[in-house]
Amino acid sequence: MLTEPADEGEVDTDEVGSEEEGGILYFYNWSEYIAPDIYTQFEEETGIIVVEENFFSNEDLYARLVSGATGYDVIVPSDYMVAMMIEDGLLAELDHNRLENIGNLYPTFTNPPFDPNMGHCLPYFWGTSGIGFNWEDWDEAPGSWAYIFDPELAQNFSGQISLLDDMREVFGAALIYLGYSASTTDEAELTEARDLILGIKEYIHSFESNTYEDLMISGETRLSQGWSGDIFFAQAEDWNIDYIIPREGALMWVDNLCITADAAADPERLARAYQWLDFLNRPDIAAQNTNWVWYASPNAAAEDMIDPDILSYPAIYPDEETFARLQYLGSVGDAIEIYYRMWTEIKME
Ligand code: N2P
Repeated sequence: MLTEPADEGEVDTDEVGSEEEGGILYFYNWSEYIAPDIYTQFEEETGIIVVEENFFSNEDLYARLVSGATGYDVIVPSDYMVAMMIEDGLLAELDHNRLENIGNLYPTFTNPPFDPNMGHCLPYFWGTSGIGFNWEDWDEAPGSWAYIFDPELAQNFSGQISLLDDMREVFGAALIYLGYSASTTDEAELTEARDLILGIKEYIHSFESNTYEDLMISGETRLSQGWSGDIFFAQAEDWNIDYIIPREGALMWVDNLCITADAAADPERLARAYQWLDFLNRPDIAAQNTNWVWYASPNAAAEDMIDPDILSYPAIYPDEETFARLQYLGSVGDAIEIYYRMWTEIKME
């Protein structure tokens, strides 16, 4: 008699209360870039519901935030974009004391040039940008950007090539093929790269960063400029699909978990964001995440729990010789206006 109504009352309040207490966290992420079970686990442990929205390039993410969009709590910019966002005051400073799992990272990731001593962000995944192909078409892997950028070769795959819908990635690959820095600010070099891209545009199926792996699976495209893990996602569906880092070199990147300055202005949002960052950095969760997305983890403590096939796969964890051919994108300062102009020219043509 005494306990019955009290129990009922408690359950009700608890259920409603825990949702309110836990609250919602808005996570602005690249597509297919988290193991979905992690959301359920996080909610079970913290009561916090994560709502994910996707962006498809750093420039999209930047445009969204710089134009004053609010509400995003945690975002995932790459290296050079972190530097730009810090400069623009878009990111919160990190208090490392609120991140219990921060010690789990490989030392190579803890003092990145784009964010000294992880002052603003934690590394999330890293990977490379190379070429996805289908072994049905090849005796030897297409180990050169020439298969995409040389019109003589590209025409063999007319209408079956996709490039990332990503200005810095496409210019980066073209510049590397031409033997220039992927972050050049030289207008003549950029003009050359633009003309190279325009020269093969008629053979391009699409500029795609979201569903290009599906296009490979369906066979609609046969060559894709793409991000390592996304191509492996396609490989899981069709074992003829593979990924290569071309001999001229390629881009590598580190994507980062950053709390927006907007979220930091609200103590409750900020607290949820710290919980999310720390959860993703827990060794078991980081391992689970890499085992699902097939991108390399910066989390050293996770290594024991990562699938050995992933750890020993040179296209995911490149060997030293390959590593030497990789470069990060850097900020290009005001030259970014040249990139935007030429990118528009490419897309409009
Ligand atoms: C995952 C996208 C990888 C992010 N679909 C590239 N920086």
